[in-house]
Amino acid sequence: MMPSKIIFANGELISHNPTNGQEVGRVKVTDVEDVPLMVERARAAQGEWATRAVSERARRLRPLADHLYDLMEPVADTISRECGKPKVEALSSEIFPTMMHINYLADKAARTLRDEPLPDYWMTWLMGKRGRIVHRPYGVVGVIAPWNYPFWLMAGPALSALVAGNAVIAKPSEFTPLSGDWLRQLVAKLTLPEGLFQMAHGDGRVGAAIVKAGVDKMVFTGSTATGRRVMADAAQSLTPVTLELGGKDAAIVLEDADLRHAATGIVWGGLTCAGQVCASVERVYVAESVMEPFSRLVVEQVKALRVGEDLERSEIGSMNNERQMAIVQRQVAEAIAHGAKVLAGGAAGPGWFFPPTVLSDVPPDVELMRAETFGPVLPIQPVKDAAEAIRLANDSVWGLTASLWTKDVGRARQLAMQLNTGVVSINDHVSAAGCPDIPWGGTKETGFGRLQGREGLMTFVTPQAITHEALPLKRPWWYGYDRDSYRLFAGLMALLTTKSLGHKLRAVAGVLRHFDLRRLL
Ligand code: TXE
Repeated sequence: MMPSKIIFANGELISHNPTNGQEVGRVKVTDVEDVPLMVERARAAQGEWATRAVSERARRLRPLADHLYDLMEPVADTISRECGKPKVEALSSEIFPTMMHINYLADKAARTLRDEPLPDYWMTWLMGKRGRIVHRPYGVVGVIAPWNYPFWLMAGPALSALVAGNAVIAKPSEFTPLSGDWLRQLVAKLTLPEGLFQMAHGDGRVGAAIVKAGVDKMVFTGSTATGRRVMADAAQSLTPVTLELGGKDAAIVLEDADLRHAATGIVWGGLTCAGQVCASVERVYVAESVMEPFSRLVVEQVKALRVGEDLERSEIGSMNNERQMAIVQRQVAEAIAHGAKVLAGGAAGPGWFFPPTVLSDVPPDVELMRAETFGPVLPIQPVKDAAEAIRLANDSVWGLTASLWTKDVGRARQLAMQLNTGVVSINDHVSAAGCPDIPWGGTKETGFGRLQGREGLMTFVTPQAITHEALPLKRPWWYGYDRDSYRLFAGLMALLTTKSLGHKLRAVAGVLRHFDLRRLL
Protein backbone atom coordinates (compact mmCIF):
# COMPACT_ATOMS: atom_id res chain seq x y z
CA MET A 1 0.00 0.00 0.00
CA MET A 2 1.52 3.38 -1.10
CA PRO A 3 1.70 6.07 1.57
CA SER A 4 0.15 9.41 0.76
CA LYS A 5 2.32 11.64 -1.45
CA ILE A 6 2.68 13.97 1.50
CA ILE A 7 2.21 13.66 5.23
CA PHE A 8 2.09 16.54 7.73
CA ALA A 9 3.49 15.41 11.10
CA ASN A 10 4.97 17.33 14.05
CA GLY A 11 5.26 20.59 12.16
CA GLU A 12 7.00 18.89 9.25
CA LEU A 13 5.97 18.09 5.71
CA ILE A 14 7.18 14.66 4.61
CA SER A 15 7.43 14.21 0.85
CA HIS A 16 7.41 10.83 -0.91
CA ASN A 17 8.51 9.53 -4.28
CA PRO A 18 5.22 8.79 -6.07
CA THR A 19 6.70 5.96 -8.13
CA ASN A 20 7.60 3.77 -5.13
CA GLY A 21 6.35 5.44 -1.93
CA GLN A 22 9.83 6.02 -0.51
CA GLU A 23 10.43 9.14 1.55
CA VAL A 24 12.38 11.82 -0.35
CA GLY A 25 12.80 14.12 2.62
CA ARG A 26 11.07 16.58 4.90
CA VAL A 27 10.87 20.31 5.50
CA LYS A 28 9.65 22.45 8.37
CA VAL A 29 6.18 23.88 7.75
CA THR A 30 5.95 27.66 8.07
CA ASP A 31 3.67 28.94 10.80
CA VAL A 32 1.01 31.13 9.16
CA GLU A 33 1.49 33.61 12.03
CA ASP A 34 5.08 34.14 10.86
CA VAL A 35 4.18 35.09 7.30
CA PRO A 36 3.53 38.82 8.00
CA LEU A 37 6.91 38.97 9.78
CA MET A 38 8.56 37.47 6.71
CA VAL A 39 6.96 40.16 4.59
CA GLU A 40 8.21 42.85 6.99
CA ARG A 41 11.78 41.53 6.79
CA ALA A 42 11.52 41.29 3.02
CA ARG A 43 10.34 44.90 2.83
CA ALA A 44 13.27 46.09 4.92
CA ALA A 45 15.73 44.32 2.60
CA GLN A 46 14.00 45.50 -0.55
CA GLY A 47 14.51 49.21 0.14
CA GLU A 48 18.26 48.93 -0.25
CA TRP A 49 18.10 46.43 -3.12
CA ALA A 50 15.85 48.72 -5.18
CA THR A 51 18.47 51.50 -5.07
CA ARG A 52 20.96 49.34 -6.99
CA ALA A 53 21.10 49.49 -10.78
CA VAL A 54 19.42 46.64 -12.64
CA SER A 55 22.79 45.66 -14.11
CA GLU A 56 24.23 45.38 -10.59
CA ARG A 57 21.27 43.24 -9.44
CA ALA A 58 21.63 41.00 -12.49
CA ARG A 59 25.35 40.67 -11.81
CA ARG A 60 24.65 39.56 -8.23
CA LEU A 61 22.17 36.92 -9.42
CA ARG A 62 24.26 35.60 -12.31
CA PRO A 63 26.43 33.22 -10.20
CA LEU A 64 23.27 31.25 -9.46
CA ALA A 65 23.61 29.64 -12.89
CA ASP A 66 27.05 28.27 -12.02
CA HIS A 67 25.95 27.14 -8.55
CA LEU A 68 23.02 25.39 -10.18
CA TYR A 69 25.29 23.77 -12.75
CA ASP A 70 27.61 22.53 -9.98
CA LEU A 71 24.67 21.08 -8.06
CA MET A 72 22.73 19.87 -11.06
CA GLU A 73 23.04 16.20 -10.09
CA PRO A 74 21.44 16.42 -6.62
CA VAL A 75 18.89 19.00 -7.79
CA ALA A 76 17.84 16.84 -10.76
CA ASP A 77 17.73 13.80 -8.49
CA THR A 78 15.40 15.50 -6.01
CA ILE A 79 13.10 16.87 -8.71
CA SER A 80 12.94 13.53 -10.44
CA ARG A 81 12.22 11.51 -7.30
CA GLU A 82 9.82 14.01 -5.78
CA CYS A 83 7.80 14.53 -8.98
CA GLY A 84 8.06 10.97 -10.27
CA LYS A 85 9.44 12.21 -13.61
CA PRO A 86 12.41 10.96 -15.65
CA LYS A 87 15.67 12.47 -14.51
CA VAL A 88 16.47 13.71 -18.00
CA GLU A 89 13.28 15.82 -17.85
CA ALA A 90 14.41 17.35 -14.56
CA LEU A 91 17.48 18.49 -16.44
CA SER A 92 16.00 19.39 -19.84
CA SER A 93 12.73 20.91 -18.64
CA GLU A 94 13.62 22.48 -15.29
CA ILE A 95 17.32 23.10 -14.76
CA PHE A 96 18.16 24.00 -18.36
CA PRO A 97 15.31 26.54 -18.77
CA THR A 98 16.19 28.03 -15.38
CA MET A 99 19.82 28.47 -16.48
CA MET A 100 18.69 30.06 -19.74
CA HIS A 101 16.40 32.34 -17.74
CA ILE A 102 19.27 33.48 -15.51
CA ASN A 103 21.39 34.22 -18.57
CA TYR A 104 18.52 36.07 -20.19
CA LEU A 105 18.14 38.28 -17.13
CA ALA A 106 21.87 38.95 -17.08
CA ASP A 107 21.87 39.84 -20.79
CA LYS A 108 18.58 41.68 -21.20
CA ALA A 109 17.09 42.93 -17.92
CA ALA A 110 19.08 46.17 -17.68
CA ARG A 111 18.16 47.18 -21.21
CA THR A 112 14.51 46.17 -20.85
CA LEU A 113 14.00 47.96 -17.55
CA ARG A 114 15.96 51.11 -18.32
CA ASP A 115 14.25 54.47 -17.98
CA GLU A 116 12.38 55.64 -21.06
CA PRO A 117 11.89 59.20 -22.26
CA LEU A 118 8.28 60.36 -22.39
CA PRO A 119 6.77 59.31 -25.70
CA ASP A 120 7.43 62.19 -28.09
CA TYR A 121 3.83 63.15 -28.69
CA TRP A 122 3.82 66.72 -29.93
CA MET A 123 0.84 67.86 -27.85
CA THR A 124 2.50 66.73 -24.62
CA TRP A 125 5.65 68.46 -25.80
CA LEU A 126 3.70 71.63 -26.56
CA MET A 127 2.12 71.54 -23.12
CA GLY A 128 5.63 71.97 -21.83
CA LYS A 129 5.98 68.50 -20.34
CA ARG A 130 9.38 66.89 -20.38
CA GLY A 131 10.41 63.84 -18.44
CA ARG A 132 10.85 60.10 -18.36
CA ILE A 133 9.19 56.89 -17.31
CA VAL A 134 10.97 54.80 -14.73
CA HIS A 135 10.12 51.20 -13.91
CA ARG A 136 9.64 50.90 -10.18
CA PRO A 137 9.66 47.51 -8.51
CA TYR A 138 6.42 46.70 -6.70
CA GLY A 139 8.12 45.97 -3.40
CA VAL A 140 7.49 42.47 -2.00
CA VAL A 141 6.29 39.87 -4.51
CA GLY A 142 4.62 36.60 -3.49
CA VAL A 143 5.37 33.65 -5.80
CA ILE A 144 3.23 30.53 -5.36
CA ALA A 145 4.25 27.54 -7.43
CA PRO A 146 2.70 24.22 -8.47
CA TRP A 147 4.11 20.71 -8.30
CA ASN A 148 4.53 19.80 -11.95
CA TYR A 149 7.68 21.90 -12.61
CA PRO A 150 8.42 22.72 -8.99
CA PHE A 151 11.87 24.22 -9.45
CA TRP A 152 11.62 26.14 -12.70
CA LEU A 153 8.10 27.58 -12.26
CA MET A 154 9.29 29.04 -8.97
CA ALA A 155 12.78 30.09 -10.05
CA GLY A 156 11.64 31.89 -13.24
CA PRO A 157 9.23 34.38 -11.65
CA ALA A 158 11.24 34.70 -8.41
CA LEU A 159 14.47 35.63 -10.23
CA SER A 160 12.68 38.04 -12.59
CA ALA A 161 11.09 39.68 -9.55
CA LEU A 162 14.48 40.02 -7.85
CA VAL A 163 16.28 41.45 -10.86
CA ALA A 164 13.48 44.00 -11.21
CA GLY A 165 14.27 45.19 -7.69
CA ASN A 166 11.68 43.36 -5.60
CA ALA A 167 11.97 41.12 -2.57
CA VAL A 168 10.34 37.70 -2.85
CA ILE A 169 8.39 35.37 -0.59
CA ALA A 170 8.14 32.07 -2.45
CA LYS A 171 6.08 29.00 -1.64
CA PRO A 172 6.56 25.67 -3.37
CA SER A 173 3.65 23.28 -3.69
CA GLU A 174 3.17 21.06 -0.65
CA PHE A 175 3.55 18.10 -3.07
CA THR A 176 7.10 19.11 -4.01
CA PRO A 177 8.63 21.13 -1.14
CA LEU A 178 12.16 19.72 -1.50
CA SER A 179 12.49 20.59 -5.17
CA GLY A 180 11.41 24.14 -4.36
CA ASP A 181 13.71 24.27 -1.36
CA TRP A 182 16.73 23.87 -3.63
CA LEU A 183 16.08 27.37 -4.87
CA ARG A 184 16.30 28.68 -1.30
CA GLN A 185 19.60 26.85 -0.81
CA LEU A 186 21.04 28.14 -4.08
CA VAL A 187 19.97 31.75 -3.49
CA ALA A 188 21.58 31.53 -0.05
CA LYS A 189 24.94 31.19 -1.82
CA LEU A 190 24.57 34.66 -3.37
CA THR A 191 25.46 37.94 -1.72
CA LEU A 192 22.02 39.45 -1.35
CA PRO A 193 20.53 41.59 1.43
CA GLU A 194 19.35 39.45 4.35
CA GLY A 195 15.68 38.55 3.95
CA LEU A 196 15.43 39.61 0.30
CA PHE A 197 14.44 36.09 -0.76
CA GLN A 198 12.55 33.92 1.70
CA MET A 199 10.69 30.68 1.34
CA ALA A 200 7.56 29.53 3.13
CA HIS A 201 6.54 25.88 3.18
CA GLY A 202 3.08 24.42 3.60
CA ASP A 203 -0.25 23.94 1.89
CA GLY A 204 -2.94 26.35 0.75
CA ARG A 205 -3.24 27.88 4.24
CA VAL A 206 0.32 29.18 3.99
CA GLY A 207 -0.34 30.25 0.39
CA ALA A 208 -3.42 32.22 1.44
CA ALA A 209 -1.45 33.76 4.32
CA ILE A 210 1.10 35.10 1.82
CA VAL A 211 -1.63 36.67 -0.31
CA LYS A 212 -3.14 38.32 2.78
CA ALA A 213 0.12 39.41 4.43
CA GLY A 214 0.47 42.73 2.63
CA VAL A 215 2.61 41.70 -0.34
CA ASP A 216 2.58 44.20 -3.21
CA LYS A 217 2.15 41.75 -6.07
CA MET A 218 1.18 38.08 -6.41
CA VAL A 219 2.31 35.67 -9.09
CA PHE A 220 0.44 32.41 -8.98
CA THR A 221 0.84 29.29 -11.11
CA GLY A 222 -1.59 26.49 -10.40
CA SER A 223 -5.18 25.45 -10.92
CA THR A 224 -7.93 27.77 -12.11
CA ALA A 225 -9.97 27.05 -8.96
CA THR A 226 -7.14 28.12 -6.64
CA GLY A 227 -6.28 31.05 -8.94
CA ARG A 228 -9.81 32.36 -8.37
CA ARG A 229 -9.31 32.15 -4.60
CA VAL A 230 -5.96 33.93 -4.84
CA MET A 231 -7.55 36.70 -6.89
CA ALA A 232 -10.48 37.01 -4.48
CA ASP A 233 -8.12 37.31 -1.50
CA ALA A 234 -5.90 39.76 -3.38
CA ALA A 235 -8.98 41.85 -4.24
CA GLN A 236 -9.40 42.73 -0.55
CA SER A 237 -6.16 44.72 -0.60
CA LEU A 238 -6.28 45.44 -4.36
CA THR A 239 -3.01 43.58 -4.73
CA PRO A 240 -2.26 43.03 -8.43
CA VAL A 241 -2.04 39.41 -9.52
CA THR A 242 -0.51 37.55 -12.44
CA LEU A 243 -2.19 34.20 -12.95
CA GLU A 244 -0.90 31.27 -14.99
CA LEU A 245 -3.59 28.66 -14.59
CA GLY A 246 -4.79 25.62 -16.46
CA GLY A 247 -5.00 24.77 -20.12
CA LYS A 248 -6.69 22.41 -22.56
CA ASP A 249 -4.29 22.83 -25.44
CA ALA A 250 -5.21 21.64 -28.89
CA ALA A 251 -2.79 20.37 -31.53
CA ILE A 252 -4.07 20.74 -35.08
CA VAL A 253 -2.60 18.45 -37.73
CA LEU A 254 -3.32 19.73 -41.23
CA GLU A 255 -3.46 17.52 -44.31
CA ASP A 256 0.00 18.63 -45.54
CA ALA A 257 1.82 18.00 -42.24
CA ASP A 258 5.00 15.98 -42.03
CA LEU A 259 3.17 13.19 -40.23
CA ARG A 260 6.16 11.56 -38.59
CA HIS A 261 7.41 14.89 -37.25
CA ALA A 262 3.88 15.79 -36.08
CA ALA A 263 3.34 12.42 -34.37
CA THR A 264 6.71 12.58 -32.61
CA GLY A 265 6.22 16.17 -31.46
CA ILE A 266 2.65 15.61 -30.31
CA VAL A 267 3.49 12.41 -28.44
CA TRP A 268 6.16 14.31 -26.52
CA GLY A 269 4.01 17.44 -26.17
CA GLY A 270 1.16 15.41 -24.73
CA LEU A 271 3.03 12.95 -22.57
CA THR A 272 6.13 14.68 -21.22
CA CYS A 273 5.99 14.91 -17.42
CA ALA A 274 3.24 12.25 -17.72
CA GLY A 275 1.06 14.92 -19.29
CA GLN A 276 1.08 16.99 -16.12
CA VAL A 277 1.83 20.21 -17.94
CA CYS A 278 -0.36 23.29 -18.18
CA ALA A 279 0.49 23.48 -21.90
CA SER A 280 0.48 19.79 -22.76
CA VAL A 281 -1.48 18.59 -25.77
CA GLU A 282 -4.86 17.53 -24.39
CA ARG A 283 -6.80 17.41 -27.68
CA VAL A 284 -5.58 16.45 -31.14
CA TYR A 285 -7.60 17.52 -34.17
CA VAL A 286 -6.43 15.83 -37.37
CA ALA A 287 -7.47 16.41 -40.97
CA GLU A 288 -9.61 13.36 -41.77
CA SER A 289 -7.57 12.55 -44.88
CA VAL A 290 -4.50 11.83 -42.72
CA MET A 291 -6.25 10.54 -39.58
CA GLU A 292 -5.45 6.91 -40.20
CA PRO A 293 -1.66 7.16 -40.91
CA PHE A 294 -1.20 9.81 -38.23
CA SER A 295 -2.96 7.74 -35.53
CA ARG A 296 -0.96 4.69 -36.54
CA LEU A 297 2.31 6.59 -36.07
CA VAL A 298 1.18 7.97 -32.71
CA VAL A 299 0.13 4.57 -31.41
CA GLU A 300 3.37 2.96 -32.62
CA GLN A 301 5.44 5.56 -30.76
CA VAL A 302 3.33 5.55 -27.60
CA LYS A 303 3.53 1.76 -27.33
CA ALA A 304 7.32 1.96 -27.56
CA LEU A 305 7.68 4.37 -24.60
CA ARG A 306 9.44 3.04 -21.52
CA VAL A 307 7.30 3.61 -18.44
CA GLY A 308 8.58 2.84 -14.97
CA GLU A 309 10.03 3.49 -11.60
CA ASP A 310 13.66 3.55 -12.77
CA LEU A 311 13.70 7.27 -13.45
CA GLU A 312 17.23 7.16 -14.87
CA ARG A 313 16.00 5.00 -17.74
CA SER A 314 12.27 5.48 -18.12
CA GLU A 315 10.65 7.98 -20.44
CA ILE A 316 7.45 8.31 -18.44
CA GLY A 317 7.14 8.15 -14.68
CA SER A 318 4.04 8.13 -12.52
CA MET A 319 1.32 10.60 -11.64
CA ASN A 320 2.59 13.01 -9.02
CA ASN A 321 -0.07 12.35 -6.41
CA GLU A 322 -3.15 10.34 -5.59
CA ARG A 323 -5.49 13.25 -6.33
CA GLN A 324 -4.10 13.58 -9.85
CA MET A 325 -4.28 9.83 -10.38
CA ALA A 326 -7.97 9.85 -9.42
CA ILE A 327 -8.74 12.70 -11.88
CA VAL A 328 -7.09 10.94 -14.83
CA GLN A 329 -8.67 7.58 -14.01
CA ARG A 330 -12.12 9.12 -13.71
CA GLN A 331 -11.88 11.08 -16.97
CA VAL A 332 -10.56 8.15 -19.02
CA ALA A 333 -13.13 5.72 -17.56
CA GLU A 334 -15.98 8.13 -18.32
CA ALA A 335 -14.76 8.63 -21.91
CA ILE A 336 -14.55 4.87 -22.45
CA ALA A 337 -17.99 4.35 -20.91
CA HIS A 338 -19.35 6.87 -23.43
CA GLY A 339 -17.90 5.08 -26.44
CA ALA A 340 -14.27 6.21 -26.72
CA LYS A 341 -12.03 3.63 -28.43
CA VAL A 342 -8.75 2.76 -26.69
CA LEU A 343 -5.86 2.70 -29.19
CA ALA A 344 -3.16 2.37 -26.50
CA GLY A 345 -3.00 2.20 -22.70
CA GLY A 346 -6.24 2.97 -20.90
CA ALA A 347 -6.09 0.92 -17.70
CA ALA A 348 -4.48 2.48 -14.60
CA GLY A 349 -1.78 0.98 -12.40
CA PRO A 350 0.28 -0.38 -10.84
CA GLY A 351 0.47 2.23 -8.04
CA TRP A 352 0.16 5.73 -9.43
CA PHE A 353 1.35 4.80 -12.88
CA PHE A 354 -1.05 5.67 -15.62
CA PRO A 355 0.06 4.20 -18.94
CA PRO A 356 0.42 6.55 -21.90
CA THR A 357 -3.00 6.39 -23.47
CA VAL A 358 -4.37 7.15 -26.94
CA LEU A 359 -8.11 7.38 -27.49
CA SER A 360 -10.28 8.02 -30.52
CA ASP A 361 -14.03 8.58 -30.92
CA VAL A 362 -14.20 10.50 -27.68
CA PRO A 363 -17.57 12.28 -27.40
CA PRO A 364 -17.01 16.06 -27.33
CA ASP A 365 -18.95 16.69 -24.15
CA VAL A 366 -17.19 14.28 -21.75
CA GLU A 367 -14.90 15.68 -19.06
CA LEU A 368 -11.79 14.42 -20.87
CA MET A 369 -12.51 16.83 -23.74
CA ARG A 370 -13.63 19.77 -21.60
CA ALA A 371 -11.84 19.78 -18.21
CA GLU A 372 -8.11 19.83 -17.64
CA THR A 373 -6.85 16.23 -17.58
CA PHE A 374 -3.22 16.70 -16.57
CA GLY A 375 -2.36 13.14 -17.46
CA PRO A 376 -0.69 11.08 -20.22
CA VAL A 377 -3.73 10.90 -22.46
CA LEU A 378 -4.05 11.86 -26.12
CA PRO A 379 -7.59 11.98 -27.53
CA ILE A 380 -7.42 12.14 -31.35
CA GLN A 381 -10.36 13.44 -33.35
CA PRO A 382 -10.74 13.77 -37.15
CA VAL A 383 -11.86 17.14 -38.53
CA LYS A 384 -13.08 18.00 -42.00
CA ASP A 385 -10.92 21.11 -42.42
CA ALA A 386 -8.81 23.76 -40.72
CA ALA A 387 -11.86 25.92 -40.00
CA GLU A 388 -13.50 23.14 -38.02
CA ALA A 389 -10.24 22.47 -36.14
CA ILE A 390 -9.91 26.13 -35.18
CA ARG A 391 -13.52 26.28 -34.02
CA LEU A 392 -13.07 23.19 -31.83
CA ALA A 393 -9.70 24.37 -30.51
CA ASN A 394 -11.24 27.68 -29.44
CA ASP A 395 -14.21 25.92 -27.86
CA SER A 396 -12.66 25.81 -24.39
CA VAL A 397 -12.73 27.94 -21.28
CA TRP A 398 -8.91 27.99 -21.39
CA GLY A 399 -6.50 29.63 -23.81
CA LEU A 400 -2.90 28.87 -23.00
CA THR A 401 -1.31 27.54 -26.20
CA ALA A 402 -2.14 25.64 -29.37
CA SER A 403 -0.05 24.12 -32.11
CA LEU A 404 -0.42 23.85 -35.88
CA TRP A 405 1.38 21.12 -37.80
CA THR A 406 1.86 21.81 -41.50
CA LYS A 407 4.54 22.40 -44.11
CA ASP A 408 2.91 25.72 -45.06
CA VAL A 409 4.19 28.09 -42.39
CA GLY A 410 2.65 31.13 -44.09
CA ARG A 411 -0.81 29.61 -43.95
CA ALA A 412 -0.23 28.48 -40.36
CA ARG A 413 0.66 32.06 -39.35
CA GLN A 414 -2.67 33.24 -40.75
CA LEU A 415 -4.56 30.47 -38.95
CA ALA A 416 -2.65 31.19 -35.73
CA MET A 417 -4.27 34.60 -35.52
CA GLN A 418 -7.68 32.90 -35.30
CA LEU A 419 -6.63 30.92 -32.23
CA ASN A 420 -7.58 32.57 -28.94
CA THR A 421 -4.49 31.56 -26.96
CA GLY A 422 -1.44 33.26 -25.48
CA VAL A 423 1.02 31.24 -27.58
CA VAL A 424 0.74 29.38 -30.89
CA SER A 425 3.52 27.01 -31.94
CA ILE A 426 3.93 25.89 -35.52
CA ASN A 427 5.39 22.37 -35.81
CA ASP A 428 6.17 22.13 -32.10
CA HIS A 429 4.32 22.16 -28.79
CA VAL A 430 5.19 23.29 -25.22
CA SER A 431 8.85 24.11 -25.95
CA ALA A 432 8.24 27.86 -26.31
CA ALA A 433 7.77 27.79 -22.52
CA GLY A 434 11.47 27.13 -22.13
CA CYS A 435 12.58 30.14 -24.18
CA PRO A 436 13.18 32.98 -21.72
CA ASP A 437 12.47 35.70 -24.27
CA ILE A 438 9.04 34.41 -25.36
CA PRO A 439 6.18 35.98 -23.37
CA TRP A 440 4.31 33.16 -21.64
CA GLY A 441 0.72 33.21 -20.42
CA GLY A 442 -2.79 32.74 -21.68
CA THR A 443 -6.27 34.06 -22.28
CA LYS A 444 -9.69 33.32 -20.74
CA GLU A 445 -9.56 31.08 -17.63
CA THR A 446 -5.84 30.47 -18.11
CA GLY A 447 -5.47 33.84 -16.43
CA PHE A 448 -3.67 37.00 -17.40
CA GLY A 449 -0.30 38.67 -17.30
CA ARG A 450 2.84 37.27 -18.83
CA LEU A 451 5.97 35.63 -17.49
CA GLN A 452 9.19 35.67 -19.53
CA GLY A 453 10.31 38.01 -22.26
CA ARG A 454 9.96 41.79 -22.11
CA GLU A 455 6.36 41.52 -20.92
CA GLY A 456 7.43 39.05 -18.25
CA LEU A 457 9.90 41.52 -16.79
CA MET A 458 7.31 44.30 -16.92
CA THR A 459 5.12 42.05 -14.75
CA PHE A 460 7.40 42.92 -11.84
CA VAL A 461 7.53 46.68 -12.20
CA THR A 462 5.05 49.48 -12.24
CA PRO A 463 5.64 52.50 -14.48
CA GLN A 464 6.22 55.84 -12.82
CA ALA A 465 6.11 58.96 -14.97
CA ILE A 466 8.34 61.76 -13.70
CA THR A 467 7.66 65.01 -15.52
CA HIS A 468 9.04 68.50 -15.31
CA GLU A 469 8.03 71.71 -16.98
CA ALA A 470 10.19 73.02 -19.81
CA LEU A 471 9.40 76.69 -19.08
CA PRO A 472 8.15 78.17 -15.82
CA LEU A 473 5.04 79.70 -17.37
CA LYS A 474 1.75 80.11 -15.62
CA ARG A 475 -0.51 77.55 -17.20
CA PRO A 476 -3.62 78.84 -18.96
CA TRP A 477 -5.75 76.35 -16.98
CA TRP A 478 -4.54 77.49 -13.58
CA TYR A 479 -6.75 79.69 -11.38
CA GLY A 480 -7.56 83.17 -12.39
CA TYR A 481 -10.54 82.17 -14.54
CA ASP A 482 -12.44 85.08 -16.09
CA ARG A 483 -14.74 85.63 -19.06
CA ASP A 484 -11.76 85.17 -21.46
CA SER A 485 -10.73 81.79 -20.11
CA TYR A 486 -13.45 79.92 -21.93
CA ARG A 487 -12.66 81.69 -25.21
CA LEU A 488 -8.94 81.04 -24.79
CA PHE A 489 -9.52 77.36 -24.27
CA ALA A 490 -11.90 77.08 -27.17
CA GLY A 491 -9.23 78.73 -29.31
CA LEU A 492 -6.48 76.48 -28.10
CA MET A 493 -8.61 73.42 -28.71
CA ALA A 494 -9.43 74.53 -32.23
CA LEU A 495 -5.76 75.08 -32.90
CA LEU A 496 -4.57 71.84 -31.47
CA THR A 497 -7.32 69.32 -31.95
CA THR A 498 -9.48 70.12 -34.97
CA LYS A 499 -8.56 69.41 -38.55
CA SER A 500 -10.51 72.31 -40.06
CA LEU A 501 -8.37 75.23 -41.26
CA GLY A 502 -11.41 77.53 -40.94
CA HIS A 503 -11.77 76.65 -37.21
CA LYS A 504 -8.10 77.24 -36.65
CA LEU A 505 -8.01 80.66 -38.35
CA ARG A 506 -11.14 81.84 -36.56
CA ALA A 507 -9.69 80.63 -33.27
CA VAL A 508 -6.38 82.48 -33.72
CA ALA A 509 -8.20 85.64 -34.74
CA GLY A 510 -10.52 85.35 -31.73
CA VAL A 511 -7.65 84.88 -29.30
CA LEU A 512 -5.63 87.79 -30.74
CA ARG A 513 -8.66 90.06 -30.63
CA HIS A 514 -9.84 89.32 -27.12
CA PHE A 515 -6.99 87.99 -25.12
CA ASP A 516 -4.12 89.79 -23.51
CA LEU A 517 -1.21 87.40 -24.09
CA ARG A 518 0.82 89.10 -21.32
CA ARG A 519 -1.44 87.28 -18.85
CA LEU A 520 0.43 84.09 -19.61
CA LEU A 521 3.60 85.50 -18.07
O1 TXE B 1 -3.10 22.88 -7.59
P1 TXE B 1 -3.40 24.13 -6.68
P2 TXE B 1 -3.29 21.35 -7.25
C1 TXE B 1 -4.06 21.96 -12.29
C2 TXE B 1 -4.25 20.51 -12.69
C3 TXE B 1 -4.44 19.81 -11.38
C4 TXE B 1 -5.13 20.87 -10.57
C5 TXE B 1 -5.00 20.76 -9.09
O2 TXE B 1 -5.41 20.39 -13.45
O3 TXE B 1 -5.28 18.70 -11.49
O4 TXE B 1 -4.55 22.07 -11.00
O5 TXE B 1 -3.65 20.76 -8.68
C6 TXE B 1 -1.25 26.71 -3.37
N1 TXE B 1 -4.18 30.52 -1.62
N2 TXE B 1 -2.70 22.39 -12.22
O6 TXE B 1 -4.44 21.14 -6.35
O7 TXE B 1 -4.31 23.83 -5.56
C7 TXE B 1 -0.78 25.30 -3.21
O8 TXE B 1 -0.27 25.10 -1.91
C8 TXE B 1 -2.92 30.54 -2.08
C9 TXE B 1 -2.28 23.29 -13.26
O9 TXE B 1 -2.01 20.85 -6.77
O10 TXE B 1 -3.76 25.23 -7.59
C10 TXE B 1 0.25 25.21 -4.31
O11 TXE B 1 1.47 25.81 -3.92
N3 TXE B 1 -2.27 29.44 -2.49
C11 TXE B 1 -1.01 23.98 -12.94
C12 TXE B 1 -0.36 26.06 -5.43
O12 TXE B 1 -1.33 26.86 -4.78
C13 TXE B 1 -2.92 28.27 -2.47
C14 TXE B 1 0.00 23.18 -12.20
C15 TXE B 1 -1.01 25.25 -6.57
O13 TXE B 1 -1.97 24.39 -6.02
C16 TXE B 1 -4.25 28.18 -1.98
C17 TXE B 1 -0.56 22.37 -11.15
C18 TXE B 1 -4.88 29.37 -1.56
N4 TXE B 1 -6.14 29.40 -1.12
C19 TXE B 1 -1.87 21.98 -11.22
N5 TXE B 1 -4.63 26.89 -2.07
C20 TXE B 1 -0.34 24.66 -14.11
N6 TXE B 1 -0.89 25.79 -14.56
O14 TXE B 1 0.70 24.24 -14.59
C21 TXE B 1 -3.60 26.19 -2.58
N7 TXE B 1 -2.55 27.03 -2.80
